[in-house]
Amino acid sequence: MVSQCRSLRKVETDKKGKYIVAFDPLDGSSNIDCLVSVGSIFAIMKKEDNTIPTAKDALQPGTKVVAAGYALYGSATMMVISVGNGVHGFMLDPSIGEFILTDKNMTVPAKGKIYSINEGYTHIWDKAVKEYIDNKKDPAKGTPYNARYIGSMVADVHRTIKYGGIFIYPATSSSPKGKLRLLYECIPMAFIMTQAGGLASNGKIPILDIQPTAIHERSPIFLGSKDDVQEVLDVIKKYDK
Ligand code: P6P
Repeated sequence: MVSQCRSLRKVETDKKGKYIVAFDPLDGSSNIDCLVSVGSIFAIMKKEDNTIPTAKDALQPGTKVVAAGYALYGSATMMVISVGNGVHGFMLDPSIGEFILTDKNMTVPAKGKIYSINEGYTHIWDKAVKEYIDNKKDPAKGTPYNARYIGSMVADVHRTIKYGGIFIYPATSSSPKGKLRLLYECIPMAFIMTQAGGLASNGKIPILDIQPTAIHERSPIFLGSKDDVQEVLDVIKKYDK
């Protein structure tokens, strides 16, 4: 297992299986003291051979993910999981201590009305992100989007799947690779969002196509409704010319 807390946790040999788990046990933990929702994120990949596992086994692109999901600890506890055949949500019923299938085949709306980004970094965004967000706030035509940012990725992504719109954690001049971790934040959430009919990109290529080179590697991420993500990718392309 590869976890945010440590680089690699090896399972005892007699309990060793055929899979590698990339795991963020408590994402958004800086929000705990103020009771904001936090969550756990995981992605599961097949171990390609039966050699002794090393950190290298975890460096697989998201196209190799066989299952991914998150648990959201909010006003209720929910597990959202995909094994590559759609996305399904299971709500914890504390009265029986079981997770109940409450959200079968979760699909993200093709277009939303919410943008989600930390605007405290506006001064260090690149021109494309600045133009895109300005356009969401004050569009030439149509109504402005709502701004929603929780600062806890699991909660922001869950809202994006339920309501549509876009979640962005971009590269900035001070963090050229963004902040979020590729292996145990971006790839699992990209797998889920893609399975839910949305898009997830680093601004250039799909997150799932990125070949990780280091366990704690970071990546920019543009994730959510396919029309909203495509719109920001078109703006990025305009500036890349
Ligand atoms: P910022 C929480 O610390 C986290 O890793 C994600 O859950 C969240 O999306 C992001 O960082 C928030 O970062 O820089 O906006 O506070």
